[in-house]
Amino acid sequence: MAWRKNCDSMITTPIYYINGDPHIGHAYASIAADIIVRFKRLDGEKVHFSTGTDEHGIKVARSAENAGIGVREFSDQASQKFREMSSAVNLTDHDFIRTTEERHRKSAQAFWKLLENDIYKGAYSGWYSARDEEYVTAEDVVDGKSPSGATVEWMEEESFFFRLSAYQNRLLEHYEKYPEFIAPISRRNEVIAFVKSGLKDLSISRNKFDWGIPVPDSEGHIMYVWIDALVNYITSLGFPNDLRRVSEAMSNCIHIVGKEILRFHAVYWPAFLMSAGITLPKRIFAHGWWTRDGQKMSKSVGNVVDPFAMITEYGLDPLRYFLFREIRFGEDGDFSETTLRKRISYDLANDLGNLVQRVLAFIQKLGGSLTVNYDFSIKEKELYALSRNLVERMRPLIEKQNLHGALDCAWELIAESNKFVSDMKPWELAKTDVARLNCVLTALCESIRAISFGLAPFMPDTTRKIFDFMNVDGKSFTEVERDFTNQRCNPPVPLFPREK
Ligand code: ME8
Repeated sequence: MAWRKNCDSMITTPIYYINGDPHIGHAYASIAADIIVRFKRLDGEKVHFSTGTDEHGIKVARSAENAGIGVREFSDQASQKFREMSSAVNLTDHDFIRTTEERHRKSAQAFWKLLENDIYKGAYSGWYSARDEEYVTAEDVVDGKSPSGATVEWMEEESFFFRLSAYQNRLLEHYEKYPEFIAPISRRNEVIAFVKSGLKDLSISRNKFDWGIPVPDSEGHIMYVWIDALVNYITSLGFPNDLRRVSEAMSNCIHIVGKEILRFHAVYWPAFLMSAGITLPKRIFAHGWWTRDGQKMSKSVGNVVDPFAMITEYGLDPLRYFLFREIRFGEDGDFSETTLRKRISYDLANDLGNLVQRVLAFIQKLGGSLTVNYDFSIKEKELYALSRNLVERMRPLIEKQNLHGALDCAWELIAESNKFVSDMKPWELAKTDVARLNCVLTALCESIRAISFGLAPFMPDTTRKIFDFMNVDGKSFTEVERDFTNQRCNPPVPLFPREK
């Protein structure tokens, strides 16, 4: 995998717990990361992209028990479903990492050893939420439940502790020095308030069950599942080999995570990395949560949105589009199929589909070959300028993970292009002024090509079709700079058939 050894940057998704089936939230985080990776790769960056499954811990051990099968067999089957999800949502070249792999055991144990100066043995007693794989303070337990509503249980065990308290000031300094480290800003403020309120040392091992990575040289102890899980990111980079390379990639790494696991990534993980002497990631972006028809999605309520079913029903690209158009990335949102259908019909079929169809079908009527003419009037020049810098306008937004804003830019150009068609009336120019007609069609082909590049990270299958209609390679943003001289177009077929 050349892209692992030789990359400029790294994008990660969380690694998912395997005690349940993949749901739309998992697909959401994965597609978000995929969009960013695709954009960067079209821009010529070499990006290391990692995703995978988080397979240890008491929750998974219990799920296997309930399923009546061995925990390894359970993990193999359950992890496979997430691999299938990655392929169903069309994740571009990536590393799929499982925490039960040998490369990860080695990596987690080597990482532990780097932390040893900050580790001491003690005894832990307190409330534990298996669902969140997290200790809960006594003040936060109400009626036997954690703040997230999970049942807690009393735990007493000998445990290793990580001196998290020693990192409070260093963490605060880091947040101060790198204001872009945590996003969005509201979440950053929450993390800072949490750290300022005081950090307690963290229990980082278990000895009551054995489904985990053994603590080096300490029989009977396994690592706390969150240490094990966070290390996946550097395992994927080849840790413990080539530490310099790992630090380099980390310094240009963005972790995409859900808001509920931000604390692990923005507090614990940086403290561990500081202790280990490994460079911190560049940025941690916490996205919001989807509800369904206004309700929290949960297995017990039975309202979890199944990504596989949605893809079968509506197609992958419409789903990918909807997830990032409907809500601002970083905010919570509600998943409704009625809205999804509307988006497909208005934005995709009417706006995008129609534009491509009417322009390219028109060129077919003229013989399939565009007679380019760049002798533009002011109107074409305006549209052309908007097309030429679409990617430039999207880039800083993608850099800030403003995926919604980036889609807005593309839709602005789609709207302008549709308006241009209505204003210029090419079907009339065909009868009166062929030279002007060629200018109009040239400008429109340029705008459709630019739109396709802008949307390629979001809807790769759809834009591949458009590129094919136009005989455009579509593999690099540098192509936006070429002109259409001697270009032949193929007959288009509707991109978003209206009714099945
Ligand atoms: O927390 N809406 O795994 P997990 C949006 N293994 N996103 C959602 C979502 C929802 N309703 N539900 C889940 C874990 N997600 C740990 C992570 S990383 C080192 C270890 C997404 O299976 C969101 O990105 O609970 C969330 O952070 C992730 O799935 C958690 O998946």
